[in-house]
Amino acid sequence: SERYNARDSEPRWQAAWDEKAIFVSKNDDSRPKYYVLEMFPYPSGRIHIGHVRNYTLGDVLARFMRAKGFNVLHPMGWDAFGLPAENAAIERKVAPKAWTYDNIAAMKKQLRSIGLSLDWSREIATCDPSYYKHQQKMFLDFLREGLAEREKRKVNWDPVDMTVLANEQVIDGRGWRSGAVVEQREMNQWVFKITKYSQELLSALDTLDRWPDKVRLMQRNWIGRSEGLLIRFVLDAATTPAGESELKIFTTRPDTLFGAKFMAISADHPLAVAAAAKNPKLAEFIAEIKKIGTAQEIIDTAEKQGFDTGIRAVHPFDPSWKLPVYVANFVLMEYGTGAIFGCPAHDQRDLDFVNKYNLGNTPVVCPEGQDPKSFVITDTAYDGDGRMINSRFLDGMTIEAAKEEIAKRLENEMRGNAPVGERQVNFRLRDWGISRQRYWGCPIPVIHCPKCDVVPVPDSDLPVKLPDDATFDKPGNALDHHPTWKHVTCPKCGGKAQRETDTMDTFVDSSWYFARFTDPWNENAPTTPEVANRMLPVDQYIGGVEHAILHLLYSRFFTRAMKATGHIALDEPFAGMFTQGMVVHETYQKADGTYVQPAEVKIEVGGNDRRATLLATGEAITIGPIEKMSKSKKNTVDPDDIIETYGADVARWFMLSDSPPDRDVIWSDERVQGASRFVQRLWRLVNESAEASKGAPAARPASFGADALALRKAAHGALDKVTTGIERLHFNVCLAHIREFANSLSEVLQRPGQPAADLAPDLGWAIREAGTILVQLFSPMMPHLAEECWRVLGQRGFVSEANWPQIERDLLVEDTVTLVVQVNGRKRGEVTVATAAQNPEIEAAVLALDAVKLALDGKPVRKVIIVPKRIVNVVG
Ligand code: ANZ
Ligand code: ZN
Repeated sequence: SERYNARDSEPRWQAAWDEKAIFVSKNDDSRPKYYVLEMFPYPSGRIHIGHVRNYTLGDVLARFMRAKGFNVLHPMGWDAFGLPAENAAIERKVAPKAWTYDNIAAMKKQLRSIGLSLDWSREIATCDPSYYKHQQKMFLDFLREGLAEREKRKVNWDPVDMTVLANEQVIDGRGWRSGAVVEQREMNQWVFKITKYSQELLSALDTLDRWPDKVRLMQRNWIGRSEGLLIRFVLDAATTPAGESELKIFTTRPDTLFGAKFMAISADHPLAVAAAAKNPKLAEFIAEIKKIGTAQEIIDTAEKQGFDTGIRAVHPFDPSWKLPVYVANFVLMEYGTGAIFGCPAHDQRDLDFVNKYNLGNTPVVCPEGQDPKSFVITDTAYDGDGRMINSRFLDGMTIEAAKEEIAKRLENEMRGNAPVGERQVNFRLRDWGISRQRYWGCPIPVIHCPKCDVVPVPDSDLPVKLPDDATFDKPGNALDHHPTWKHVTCPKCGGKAQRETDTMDTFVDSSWYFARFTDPWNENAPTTPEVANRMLPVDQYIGGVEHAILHLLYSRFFTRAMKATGHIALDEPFAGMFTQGMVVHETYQKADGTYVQPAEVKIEVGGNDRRATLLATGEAITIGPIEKMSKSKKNTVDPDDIIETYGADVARWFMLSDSPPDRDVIWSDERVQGASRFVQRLWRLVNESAEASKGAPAARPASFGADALALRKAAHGALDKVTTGIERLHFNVCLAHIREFANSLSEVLQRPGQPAADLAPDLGWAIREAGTILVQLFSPMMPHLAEECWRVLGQRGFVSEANWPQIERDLLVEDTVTLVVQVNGRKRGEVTVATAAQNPEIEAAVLALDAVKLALDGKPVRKVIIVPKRIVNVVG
């Protein structure tokens, strides 16, 4: 037979699948549903190799579940709003809409060339009014339900992109896209009230047992629940500005109260403002520390700084004990009460602070086994377990008991008509600010009227469409600059009013697209609840770990908010979550440090040495570390090139083969070529099996000889392992089993003295069965090759539509055996070893058993007698 020609075969099968619409899923399908979703792409213009990996993983699962008889929903769409479209408009004078849709067209073509089993009939683009219309409707629903609000907020302002950034979009104090130093500004912002669900979003993580533990942990930390105590400290009147009399703090460590050395308040705290009014030096200090902003990273890394206000606070358990009140740069107004007491011995930040201002420290928790007298703290705070010391009535207690004791005493002590202490649960999670001062986003459907204030756009006026004729010749929000767009009449009073020109954070767009996919045809509502409730949750969601916090948390919130507003009836959108690793590649550098592309480099391997030279000039190239593919390091490979050279199946096979899908995979040309050779090998193998089994009976023989039976065992063994492997997403393991099985089949076909004509009928039948199973096993990974092979085997229809083969369980070889273990003739236990295990291996396993060691009681082993498959007797 001829070589397999992917370039000819792949487009042909893609067209055939399309024509028969075999991947289109129907909502009235009565089979059980299975929803596979990969995170939809941003239409940047080109697919990158990470996409190929992401979509291949999902595609294998989708194809497999389809073969298993599920009504598989596997849709695709475009996360199409965002800044790059506006940047393109500025740089290339092309309208954001045109740029985006051109990119979508180009990328769709690329996605098709990968051979993905996608249901394109459900394609959505979030920038399309037919999509964002429903998002606007939900915004108004949320507004009515108190889940959306307008709020004055301190925000991160990117002075280059001229927009507000979420905290997560500020990296090391700079805008994630512009790289500009971010400023703090007070602005009116629209927020979604995600904090209404803090506890629920936290608790429900326990039910998501098909999510990676690390992702759940990241979400837990992000939500950041802490249980603590609010304590009202009395301020010493002689030192305190008029009108102020107490300071309320939040602490999670009330047990450390006797180790307190100072109080600290945020620069925005009312007490700081009051004190600064009388103290210009303090006002200056406050202005200075406010410059560094509120981004968490900055606060964590900046040097601790404080200013003594001169105010003194009274210790709640000792009226004569006065603590200095500082304004400090590490206390945030947005958390707790914006004020703390500092206990340096047991908190690193506090320790750094007192060491700078010479306030000293007193340890109050002593580790078990340590002599309290010799327990001193210098540079490292102790935050571990132990017993209370230096703490009067708490001495000797555990931390937990001491916390409880303080809480009880302060709860029961009244000052005025309120208790001095009050238990409180705090969350780190903040409400989600969704206002962006950008053109290319979903318009927020409200109108500002000088008389009526904020007026929702009536449902009948939705969508509020973006104008197509915006201009981008000056910085800032093009909606704001537009000559007419924002000028409207108030729907309430009919007077002159203005549209809101903020658009929504693009994370809003991606927080519900999975629900829209269930019925993208509904023009009247975001979802058809009956359908959405049936098709959701997504059974398997697949994407990068970089979205482990925000996108997933926002989607979880949105699902709850959609439930509260009647669009859906479930809480959790993603039953299974999988985070795939990256595609990485080594880097190549010239002597002058500039990077060069892999394609420009020649690699020579000699022993353990790899040498690289530049193809064009022969100059030496330094092989650098393996890193995430990036344009700046030039270590990228272009999916189009790979598909053009080797075909999509090879790219898919390579992506799945080398490492478990949750780990990084190292791109290697050699291994891609290996995958390419394997494709040809499978092709020959299937052709040879078809040839060899040509004369075999159609009906299953009544009995099978040893050779046929061995082959059938190999086939069903592989089937079994690949089936469970795919279910567990252990794709690399599946591929190894497929290779092994191909070897077994190939051995049978190459056995000398077996010309096809003389082949025993049972063996011929078994070869045909093996060939068929082999093709089905690799069909989820290499669907084009599989279709071509399916025809060679004389099968009709598409392998993509065939049912997954039935496993014959009685053919599954026992591959372990359990032996009774005796010591001096008495049974001491059992050992399970591989059937193929040799005596030394069995002996080692037996002697390692605790029961055997115990029975031997230190005596040397004289002899080990092994009765194959039954008993091991140790003589000592
Ligand atoms: C005294 C103390 C002693 C504290 C000690 C810790 C250790 P989590 O767990 O994150 O909730 N804190 C409270 N409000 C703060 C604010 N607005 N800005 C900065 N820090 C603040 O942290 C709670 C702890 O963080 C609180 O407990 C408080 O310091 C500090 F050995 O109180 B602690
Ligand atoms: Zn009005």
